[in-house]
Amino acid sequence: MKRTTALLIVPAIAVMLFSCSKKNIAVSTTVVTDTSFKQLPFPFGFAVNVSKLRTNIAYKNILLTQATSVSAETVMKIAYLHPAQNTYVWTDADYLVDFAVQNNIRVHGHTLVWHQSLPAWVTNFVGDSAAWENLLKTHIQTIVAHFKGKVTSWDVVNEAIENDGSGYRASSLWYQKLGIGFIARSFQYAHEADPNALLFYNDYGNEWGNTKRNAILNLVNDLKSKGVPINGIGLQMHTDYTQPDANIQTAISTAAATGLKVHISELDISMNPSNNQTLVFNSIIAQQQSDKFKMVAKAFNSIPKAQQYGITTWGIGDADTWITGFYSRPDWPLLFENNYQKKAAFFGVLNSVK
Ligand code: 9MR
Repeated sequence: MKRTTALLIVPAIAVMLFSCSKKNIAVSTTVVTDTSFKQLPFPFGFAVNVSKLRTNIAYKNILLTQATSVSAETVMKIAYLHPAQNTYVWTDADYLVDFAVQNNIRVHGHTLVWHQSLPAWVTNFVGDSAAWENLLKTHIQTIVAHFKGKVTSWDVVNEAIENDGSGYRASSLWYQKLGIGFIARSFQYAHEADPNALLFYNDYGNEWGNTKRNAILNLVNDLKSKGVPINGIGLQMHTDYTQPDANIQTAISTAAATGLKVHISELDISMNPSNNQTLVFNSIIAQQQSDKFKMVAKAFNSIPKAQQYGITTWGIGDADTWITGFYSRPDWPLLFENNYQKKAAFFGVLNSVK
C-alpha cells in the first residue's frame, strides 16, 4: 500500500472505531500504520513461537500490526505434531493457524519431512521399505489434510542436501530407509492431500558459494523436469553481516532463474559471527545490520513479482532467536529488540522498496 493511501486509511479506521465504540459494536479490522510491513509490495512474516503468542501481548501485537505471513518455528515439526505412531497433537499448531486465519495472515507450514526433530517412534521404527513408505505417506497426508484450506504452502522437504553441498544428506533416516526417491514422493503425497497447497523445497547455504547452491538448484530443477509438483524454493538465509552482497544477490537471482516461487524463509542476520563473548550492540552495528537487511529486501524485490513468495524472519525480537543458544554467544540477528521495539533494521527493510 502506498504511504498516501495508508495516511488516508488510518484516520478512517480511527473514525470507524470511534463511532462504532459509541454504539458498542465490535469491529474487526486490519490495522495498518505508516510504519508497517503491511505496506511492503510482497508478503512479510515471522517464525512464531506459539507459547509467546499465547502469553506475550507485545509479541502478538507485532504479528497483528506487521505480519502478512507466519511460519511455525517448531510446532509443526514431526516430533511435536506426530509424537507417536497413531497420535497427532494439533493444539499448538491449530492455535497458530486459527489466529492467522482470523487475522487474515497467510500460514506457511514448516516442515513435513526433515532429518531432525524426529520422535523416538520414528527413529526406532522397524519395518521393510513398504512399511517405511506407508509411514512417510501417512505422516504427510494426515497433516496436510488436517490443515487443508488453512495452510497455504508447505516446506515439504527440508535440508536434504549435505551441509557442504557434496551430495544428498547421508545421515537422513528418510534417505537411508527410502532412497533418494523420498523427496519426489513426499511432494506427490502432499499434493494428493491438498492439490491447492503450494509446495516448497527448503534449504540453507545458497549464499555460501557454488557447491551448495548448485546442489540445491540441481535438485529442484530435477524435480521440476520430472513433473514433480513443486512450486517454490525456500532460501533459509541464516546469514551474517559479513556475507558479501554479491553472494546474497546470486542466491536470490539463481533461485528465481528456476522459475519457481522464491521464499526467503528463515532470514536472520547475525552481528557476532566471530563469537565475541563481550560484544555489545551499538548504533554502528545497528546501521551495518540495517544496510544488510535493506540489501536483502531490495534484491528480493527485484525478482519477478509473481515469484516473490515473501520474506520470513526466523523470530520477531532478538530474544526469540535460536542463534544465541545454539552458538552460546550474544547476538542480535532480528528486526526488533528484546522488548519488541523496532530496530534500525526494521526501517531498513521498510525503506528498501521506496
Ligand atoms: O529455531 C528452531 C529451534 O527453536 C528448534 O529448536 C530447532 C529444532 O526444531 O529448529 C530451529 O529452526 C530451524 C528450522 O526448523 C530449520 N532450519 C534451521 C533452523 C534453525 O536451527
